[in-house]
Amino acid sequence: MKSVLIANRGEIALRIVRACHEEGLEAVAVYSAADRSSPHVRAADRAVAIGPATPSQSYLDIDRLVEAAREAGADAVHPGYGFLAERAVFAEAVERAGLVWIGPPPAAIRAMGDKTEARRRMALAGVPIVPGASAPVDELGPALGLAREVGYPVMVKAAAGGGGKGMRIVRAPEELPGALESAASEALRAFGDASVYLEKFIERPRHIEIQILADDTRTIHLGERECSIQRRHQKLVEEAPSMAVDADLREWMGAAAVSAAEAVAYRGAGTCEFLLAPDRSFYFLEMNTRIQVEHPVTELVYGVDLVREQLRIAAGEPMRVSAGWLQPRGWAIECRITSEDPAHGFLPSTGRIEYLRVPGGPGIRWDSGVEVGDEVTLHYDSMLAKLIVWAPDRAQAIVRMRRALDELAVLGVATNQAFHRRLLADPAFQDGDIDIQFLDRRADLVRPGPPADELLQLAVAAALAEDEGRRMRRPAVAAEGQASDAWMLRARGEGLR
Ligand code: MV4
Repeated sequence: MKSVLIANRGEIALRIVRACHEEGLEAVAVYSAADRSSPHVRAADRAVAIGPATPSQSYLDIDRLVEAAREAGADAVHPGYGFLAERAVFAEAVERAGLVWIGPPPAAIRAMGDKTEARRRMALAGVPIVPGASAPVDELGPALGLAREVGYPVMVKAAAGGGGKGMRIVRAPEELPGALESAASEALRAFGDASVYLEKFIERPRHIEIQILADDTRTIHLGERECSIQRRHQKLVEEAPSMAVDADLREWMGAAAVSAAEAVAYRGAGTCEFLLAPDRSFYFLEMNTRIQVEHPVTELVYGVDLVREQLRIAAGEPMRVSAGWLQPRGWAIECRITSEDPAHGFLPSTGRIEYLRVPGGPGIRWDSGVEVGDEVTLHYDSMLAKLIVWAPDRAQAIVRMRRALDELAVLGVATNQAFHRRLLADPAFQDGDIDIQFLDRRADLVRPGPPADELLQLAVAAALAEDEGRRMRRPAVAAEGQASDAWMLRARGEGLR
């Protein structure tokens, strides 16, 4: 393996270019018409134009991507996340073309992609799953029986599901018929498959995921990430480790995730998602068969470069992670900086990045795919960058993230920066008192701050007040050499400091 085509864009494409260079590999970028001069293209050793801005005609065009790899003489393909990363047919097309697929075997992608099949296989492998059905329910009678068995509240879920579509909470038997019907019709619309199944509804869980790494001889876990801070299934802040997970629970959940991966003959980097209930019981939800957006927090507390390990494992080399006991060190937090306008219900905001001040200093990592002058469009995801910090403990990581958020300045597009500052300043967040519904309950954190014109008036008022205060402290100019009075020298020192 000498040359890697990166079938992606933005921050993750740039992240992979950097890993390739550190592994001594050539990086081949691909770009749509909207990304001609993007940072990931400029950082790569070669770049291939693959089509118009529309994803279906560029970053999602399997034939075009395989052809681009041939054109550039690449011998491997890294899919990043999103786009084609979890499409078994893409992995197969890459391998059919004689290229190395930098990801898990297509069969593992397929097995984990079907939710009810994944449930059956996990149950067989001894991985805890939420009590409920392991096959679709299509009649009311059996559904009522099953719901009674697992106990209300129950959840109706789409078998083909994901992203929360086709999900309904049912708190009493009389709600079940309507929920089955509406979930099925939503599932049919979203996935072209109306089958639904039933699970016990877990109240107030945290969303905890376990990072997995597997080479040809070993499958290991790299602890958990806490991903409960989300809104409408979009994660906004992640951390590692989790306040809710101690060393024992980490080994239990880690062992379950390793079993899950082994059950599908997994290779490379992957993530098992769990719900963690307040009573510390945990349940496998699904496995993400790709590198994830939030992988940096794991890298910082385990001292492992996950993307470099992906490259090594795909090349048939052993992973470079010690075989001994692995432990997280310190604390890492990631804030996703998105071009979403809090003043307009967090709708994506577009425009040119007119000014960008990137935070720096000890313990700060900035993973971004945009630079000053870049145009933010509606063609792609609204995530502009990931601001990641490391510190020796959680309290210091929060202080450091608040300092970094204070340094950050983005002009030209609206961002969610102010939301992050409110969240990191919040006592409940600081206490780690969170679950997946935290932001639903905290409209005060999500609500937009003061409008721009009001903000300008506040800034002017603050500047005037500051100036007034400084004038008061400044000693009167000593007109005729009386400044030798000790109090006046003292006052001058204070005032001029
Ligand atoms: C659940 C659940 C509670 N109980 N299943 C949402 C997306 C899908 N992948 C699984 N999801 C959930 N399944 C049971 N039995 C709550 C959720 C859920 C959720 C899970 C993870 C992260 C965010 C979430 C937000 C709302 C609901």
